Amino acid sequence: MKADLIIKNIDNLITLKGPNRPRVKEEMKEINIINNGIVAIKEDKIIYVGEGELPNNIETDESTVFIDGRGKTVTPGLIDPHTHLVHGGSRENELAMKLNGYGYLDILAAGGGIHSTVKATKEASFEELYEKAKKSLDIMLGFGVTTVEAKSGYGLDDFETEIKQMEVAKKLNEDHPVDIVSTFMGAHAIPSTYKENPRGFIDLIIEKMIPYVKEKNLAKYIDVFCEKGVFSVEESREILKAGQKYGLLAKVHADEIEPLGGAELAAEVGCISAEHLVAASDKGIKKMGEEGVVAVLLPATSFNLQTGKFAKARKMIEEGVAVALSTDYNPGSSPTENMQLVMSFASLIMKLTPEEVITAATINAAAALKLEEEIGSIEIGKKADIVIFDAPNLNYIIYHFGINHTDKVVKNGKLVYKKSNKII
Ligand code: IZC
Ligand code: ZN
Repeated sequence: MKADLIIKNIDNLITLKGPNRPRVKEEMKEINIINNGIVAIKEDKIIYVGEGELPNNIETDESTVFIDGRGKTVTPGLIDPHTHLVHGGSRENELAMKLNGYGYLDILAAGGGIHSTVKATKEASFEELYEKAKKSLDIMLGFGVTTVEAKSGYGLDDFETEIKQMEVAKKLNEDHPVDIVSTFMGAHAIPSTYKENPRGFIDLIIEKMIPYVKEKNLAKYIDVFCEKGVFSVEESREILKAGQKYGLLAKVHADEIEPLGGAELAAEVGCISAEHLVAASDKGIKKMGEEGVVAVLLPATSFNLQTGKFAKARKMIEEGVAVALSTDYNPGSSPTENMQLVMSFASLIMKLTPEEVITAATINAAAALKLEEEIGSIEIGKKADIVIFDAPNLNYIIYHFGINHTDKVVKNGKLVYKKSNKII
């Protein structure tokens, strides 16, 4: 068999080899490091992973691309399983309010927050949304991210805008090296037109929007913002179940700010993941562990909200919950595309070990999207999505925080990003 691309002499090849399912407890530490590692790729798939040289049955010729891994740390492509990628505008005008002690929900209740992004997203054309999201995707790729989840939710009752967001995500998935998987999140806030009649909006989502999203294949997942003053546990249950009835996989924004019981709901309805979980109850965490719901933790959001409260990641791991990490990239509570910063926060603030962090940013993030069979580890048969970090080891990437350690990114077997240190 002829290899198209080979990465060799890799000082630290972190494969994450293991079962294709969410990794829990001690499994989150078993990341499988090969020193002097080598990876061979044919087309978009990994065909060999080992130490030293290639075996005899893998050939190379003048068309084979070689990448030298000396002094480098190599991992599976990072996966960002929770973003609000496609949106109009920005919300830096909320900074003064935040510094004056207004909380996220105060700003939302005052008609700002999500509502301000809804307005900007409605006003933006398809092309404007596309260009803005593409810029962010380029940045994400530069940070080593090869798969991104993208939510709708800035159109609300304006279904055309919801569709526009999902169409932009679809087009970007076709055009851009990064894979984008789409989530329908019409239930992101109660639109002002339905303030007095939230039931009417829920009916609209269930009766009109979900069937349309499914029919046009606009999303694979459904998500609801289950939060005080947004959607109650009962309303969230109803919407998630309606989505599941149409074959959408359920995810839920759970217990981000107030402890409503979102974690319990995620376990009850069989969500593939529950996200945020800063205020999740111990009972809810236990139930998530029992039902195999992946916890997607978003420490950059906690940092940005300035509450000093972070999800209890250690407790979750103890209870057998598979922990994943994500940027939550959005214009309000997490305006950053930097997955490497999230990894540093997860370790330095939430006390995950570097091994747990890389598991959470790769195979468990894949599991949060039900993509663990295809991506999330460097193993024969998996998609060749690989990051080459200019770092001597994993600890270094996490310790030297806030900067970009990416040297190269291979996506679908092709070299798609190369660091440039040009100073002119
Ligand atoms: O635009 O504020 N938490 N939704 C729920 C968000 C953050 C995104 C936003
Ligand atoms: Zn979110």
